[in-house]
Amino acid sequence: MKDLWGWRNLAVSLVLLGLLPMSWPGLGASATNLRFQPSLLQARPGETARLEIWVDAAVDLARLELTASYDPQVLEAVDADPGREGVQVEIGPVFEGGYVPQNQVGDGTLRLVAQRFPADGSFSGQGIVAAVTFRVREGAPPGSYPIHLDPASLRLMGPEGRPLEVAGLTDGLVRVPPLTTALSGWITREGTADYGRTSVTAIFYPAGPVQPPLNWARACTDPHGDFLLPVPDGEEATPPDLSRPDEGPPSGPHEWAFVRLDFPNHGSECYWMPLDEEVVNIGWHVLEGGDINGDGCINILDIVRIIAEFGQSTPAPCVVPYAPCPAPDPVERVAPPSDVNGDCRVNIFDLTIAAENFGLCSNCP
Ligand SMILES: [Ca+2]
Ligand SMILES: [Ca+2]
Repeated sequence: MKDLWGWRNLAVSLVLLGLLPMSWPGLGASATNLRFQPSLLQARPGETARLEIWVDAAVDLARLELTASYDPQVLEAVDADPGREGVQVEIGPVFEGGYVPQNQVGDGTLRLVAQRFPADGSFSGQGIVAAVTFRVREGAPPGSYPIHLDPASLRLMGPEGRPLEVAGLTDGLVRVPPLTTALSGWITREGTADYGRTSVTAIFYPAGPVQPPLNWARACTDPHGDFLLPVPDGEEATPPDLSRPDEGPPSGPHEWAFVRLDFPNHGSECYWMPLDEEVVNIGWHVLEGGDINGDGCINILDIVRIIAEFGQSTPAPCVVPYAPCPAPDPVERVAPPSDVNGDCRVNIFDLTIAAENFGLCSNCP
């Protein structure tokens, strides 16, 4: 019992913190809940968003009346029943084969009254009441647009018109995202003050279930470590030597970029970034030095290479050769292969950087 009470206290705390919905099926008396599913959808102008209305933990439900409101300047309902005057929502399995005295969407209001066919009896449990598809109007400004279930309008009734209690309502939300035009960020490296020429490569994925990427782009950091990578238009296959993650993007309503950071003799880093802002800032990242042989880990093989070249040097200025981000002012002299920090010498600093990062491995595919 102590554990149960501990769990309940935790649940109450989470509800107070707003982390759990106000009702959850299966805990104590059933609490009937009406909600939009998914509660958040992302759609750009011209795209559609389909939201289902679910009832949870219904007990003896025979009739439902509801009104929901939305912004008609942004959202336009798509007609699910062309044979009937006006614009209708789809009727879900809960009321399939029943009576639907009211079913109209328009001018920012969704009104639905549905009753089960008496011979089918009442409905208990969890099911889909209806589904509505909205199209985002062309020119709709970026923002979040709720589909609000009006509590005062809501009536759930049992077979004899007995009112049923509704414990919770969850609105739907259609998000019109800003079009991401670029990625930005700040990438530094250890043991140097010249943060230029780190390559930032982004592979762009559409929202939704696993699909191939749309296109890709690459930028190089400037000497301060800053970069701005414009999102390309159109579609372009990723080059075969650019390895992609096995898994698709994380779930969620956003489009995604898979970003990888590379520089010779450094561990590569990879990140999934949601494209949810006009300019998505990937933040500050420090590349760890010491992967001399480029196998993705910093270990004894790299230390051995540094020791083998220890003491080698070339007069400064020199460049670390890196084809994806060539030096803006090419110089003839090339840094020794095991020069981690790019100061044209292989010495104790390079060894120290590699030793401090000993055991680290890249998270890139
Ligand atoms: Ca290595
Ligand atoms: Ca060095």
